[in-house]
Amino acid sequence: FKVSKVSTTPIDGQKPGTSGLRKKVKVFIQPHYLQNFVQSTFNALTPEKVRGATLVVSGDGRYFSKDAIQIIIKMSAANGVRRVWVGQNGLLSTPAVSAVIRERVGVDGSKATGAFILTASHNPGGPHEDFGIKYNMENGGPAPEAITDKIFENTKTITEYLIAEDLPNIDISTIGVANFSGPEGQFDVEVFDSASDYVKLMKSIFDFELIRKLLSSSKFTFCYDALHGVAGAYAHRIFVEELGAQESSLLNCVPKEDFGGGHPDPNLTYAKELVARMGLGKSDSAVDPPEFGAAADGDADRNMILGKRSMPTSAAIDVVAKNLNLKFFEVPTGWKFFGNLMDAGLCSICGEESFGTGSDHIREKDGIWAVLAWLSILAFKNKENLNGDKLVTVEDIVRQHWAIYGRHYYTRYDYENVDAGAAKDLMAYLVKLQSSLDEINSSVKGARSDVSNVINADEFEYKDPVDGSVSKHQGIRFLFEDGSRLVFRLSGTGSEGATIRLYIEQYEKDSSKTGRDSQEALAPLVEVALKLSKMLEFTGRSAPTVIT
Ligand code: VG1
Ligand code: CO
Repeated sequence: FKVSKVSTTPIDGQKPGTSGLRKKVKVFIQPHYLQNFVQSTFNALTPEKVRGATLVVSGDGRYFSKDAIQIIIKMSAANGVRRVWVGQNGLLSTPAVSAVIRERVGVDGSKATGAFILTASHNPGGPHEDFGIKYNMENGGPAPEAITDKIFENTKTITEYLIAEDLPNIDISTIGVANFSGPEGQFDVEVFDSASDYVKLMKSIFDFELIRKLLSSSKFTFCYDALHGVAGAYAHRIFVEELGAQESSLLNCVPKEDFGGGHPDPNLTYAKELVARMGLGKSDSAVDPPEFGAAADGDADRNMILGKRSMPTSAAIDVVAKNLNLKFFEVPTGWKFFGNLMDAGLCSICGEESFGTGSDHIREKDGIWAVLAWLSILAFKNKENLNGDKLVTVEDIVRQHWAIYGRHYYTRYDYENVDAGAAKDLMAYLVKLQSSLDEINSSVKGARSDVSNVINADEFEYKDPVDGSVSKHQGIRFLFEDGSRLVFRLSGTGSEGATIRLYIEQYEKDSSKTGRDSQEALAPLVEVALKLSKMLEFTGRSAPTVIT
C-alpha cells in the first residue's frame, strides 16, 4: 500500500471527556472528523511509540463502528503501526479490550501496546444518536489526562493526517490474518474471537464449578439483560455454555447497532424489561420473579445487580475499608484514575457512582465480572444449602451488611440537557457557597431542621498519590456530621447541552432504621440539596430527568 498525506484543518470541540470523545453520529461522519482525532492521538503518543505498535481496534458495535474500524486500520497502516487486532465483527466489550491488551498473545507471539475503543458506552446508538472513541494504554487502562490533554491540543493545530487509501477493506466477520506490505515494511490485521481471552481470564479468577452448581440448581433462577449491547457477545458463552444457566435467562443478548432503539444504560429507568421480569416496577407483580437479575450497558463495563433489592456504590465502601483496616482512596469520576493506584499495587477493587465495579484483573470496570463476583458469593454462601428449604439471597446479604455497617441510602438525580450557561451558573454559585459553612448551614436549617450539620464543604481536587498529578474542579461536596453527603458535578460524557449530576447519600447507623424505603428516607436531604443549590431557580427544572 501507499501512504497519502491528507491536508486538514482543526475542528472545534474534540476534547475527550470523562471517557473519551463522544458526539452525535452526524458530527462524527463529517469529513476528517474521526481522522483528525485519530491522527491527534497518534501524534500525542509520539511517532516512535506508534511505529511498530500492535493496536486493538473494536467496540460495542454501535452504528458507524464498522466504517470507523476500516478508517482506523488504514490510518494505522500509514502511521507505521505493525499490526491491528480486531475482535470478530468489530465487537469487544470495554473490559475485554483491557483484558486483551494485558493478556492476549497474537498468532505471531505479539502483545498489544494500546487500543482504540469505539463506544459511547451507555448513550443510545444509531444514525441519530451517539458515537464515541477513546484510547487505552499499554496497561489496559484509559489514557491519563496528560495524554488526553495533549490529544486535545493536537486537534487544535492539526494540518494533515496519514492514511493508506488503497488498502482494501478488511473482512472483519471472519477470523484470520491478512498481511500487507507498505513503505515501512509488513502490516497485518488479525481478526480474532471476541470472547475467548476474556472468558479465559474470568475462569482464572472465579470458581466456575461452584457457580455452575448454583446456576444449574432448580432452586436458583437468574436473568441477564444485555440491552442489545456488546455484553450479548459474552453472555451466552459464559452464563449458558460455561455455567449452565437456561437459554431463557438471557434478555436482549443479540448486539445491535442501535441497541434495538433502546437506551443501553442499566438503571431502573432504562432496563425496563428486566425490572418488569423481576417484578420491581411500580405496577409490576411478576409471577415467579428470578432470584437474581443483572444488566449491562452498551460496552458492558457497567452492571446493575438486582436481588429483591439493589445497592449502588457509595461511601459504604469507606466504612467497610475503615473497619477492616484497609487502604482506600476517593478519586474523581472516570476509571482512568484507578489505573495508577492499581499499577502501584495500592488498590485491588474499586467502584464508582454509576453502576461500575471492577478489580485489578484489568484496568476498566467490568460488568460481567461484577455479576460473577455476586454469583460466587451466593454460590459460596449456599454451598451446603442447595438442597435445603431456602437459599441465601442478595437481599439477605445486603441486610446483613446493613446490620454490621449501617446503610447508605443513596440516590442520583440527573438533570439532562440543561442549558449550558445555566448549569455553569449553578456550579459557579456552589463553588462560591462552599467556602462559607455558616451560609451553608443556615440554608440547610432553613430547608429542614431535622437534617444534620454540614461540617465540611469543598470543590473536590485530587492529587494522584503515585505521579503527583492534580485534577481540579471535580465537583462540589457537602459532608454532613452524621456521615451523609451531597455531591454536585457536571457530566463529562454527554454529547449535547449540559447534564448536572446530584448525588445524595443519607447514612443510617441505627439498624432498626435500615429497612426503610429509600426515596422516603432520602426525602429530607433531597429537599436540602434542591434548596441549597437553587436548582429550580437556575435551571427551571422542578424534577430531574432520571433518578437512579
Ligand atoms: C459517567 C459516570 C462515571 C463513568 C463515566 C464513564 O460520567 O458518572 O461514573 O466513569 O460515565 O462510564 P459523567 O462524567 O457523565 O458523570 V461509561 O460506562 O460511559 O464508560
Ligand atoms: Co460503559
